[in-house]
Amino acid sequence: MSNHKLALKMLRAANRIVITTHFPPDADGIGSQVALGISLNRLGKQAICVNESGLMDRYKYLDSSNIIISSDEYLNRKNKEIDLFIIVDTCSNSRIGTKMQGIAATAQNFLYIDHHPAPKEVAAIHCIDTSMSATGELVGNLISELGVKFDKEMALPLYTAILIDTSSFRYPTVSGATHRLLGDFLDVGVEPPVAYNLIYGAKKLPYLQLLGILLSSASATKNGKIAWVSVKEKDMIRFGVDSEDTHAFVNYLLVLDGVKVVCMFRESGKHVKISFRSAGDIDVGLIAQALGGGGHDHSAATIIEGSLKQVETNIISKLEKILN
Ligand SMILES: [Mn+2]
Repeated sequence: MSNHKLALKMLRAANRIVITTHFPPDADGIGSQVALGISLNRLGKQAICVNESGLMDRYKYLDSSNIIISSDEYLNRKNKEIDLFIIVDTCSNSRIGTKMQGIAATAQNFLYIDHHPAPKEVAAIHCIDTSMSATGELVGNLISELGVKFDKEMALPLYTAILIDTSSFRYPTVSGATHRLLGDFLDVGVEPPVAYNLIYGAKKLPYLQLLGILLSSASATKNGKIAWVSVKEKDMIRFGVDSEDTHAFVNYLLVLDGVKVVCMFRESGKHVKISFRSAGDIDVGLIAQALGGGGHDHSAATIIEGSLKQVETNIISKLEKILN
């Protein structure tokens, strides 16, 4: 893993460091940037996390040391020199937001730390490891190699990053090494029931009611290999559930016997977001890529223009062809 070494070298050499993630961010992006930022500060560096906008309330507990600021707050600062600009959990600059792209352009050096598949030319000069279950796992390993000891401030965000990105440790990317790292987090005070409830157990009743409607209208192909649910925009408005809240809905379909691929279609204006999950050896990352999106072999997504019904019919028939 030579690019791993390259990342360590760049991290050690830099002093003024800005760390960002995709916008809107998820718990893997936030957890990774927070823990990396804290660990670099422990080494005496001036690291700060800057995101296009401030954190949503539900994620604020992941940043107990308030190391994340918004791009506007950053732009108001006097000293804005950056030795190293790091993007975690994506290797696409277009996903970090327009203000962050402007800030990135002022940095001397630039590094992606990510676990999503990337073009060869990109992977060759950045820290990209698709074998990692989460960017949080990759960052946890880097922190260990930097010689910084974990504490709870870093461990809870990293634990949560891995918890979320593996849909509770169920994906094939979860290894013995992943669990040994998780063990380190428990050793410094992370409590699994507390960590789980902080991220998954803070829903309101309308969330369950919307989920109930969705699951009662779930569909599957005759052979049971493909199953899906569709989320109408008007139902999300009716139940006051935002798109962030719907992410985990698709995972419920994975309990079906014999299912190979499950998907969720979510209406958003004139577009439909499609989330794919694979229950076995079908690479949904390739499928999403062919549809203009991307992701991992077991979890991927894309956005397509069209009505909910149109897109649903079209994609399910495509998936049936692929699976037969
Ligand atoms: Mn991730």
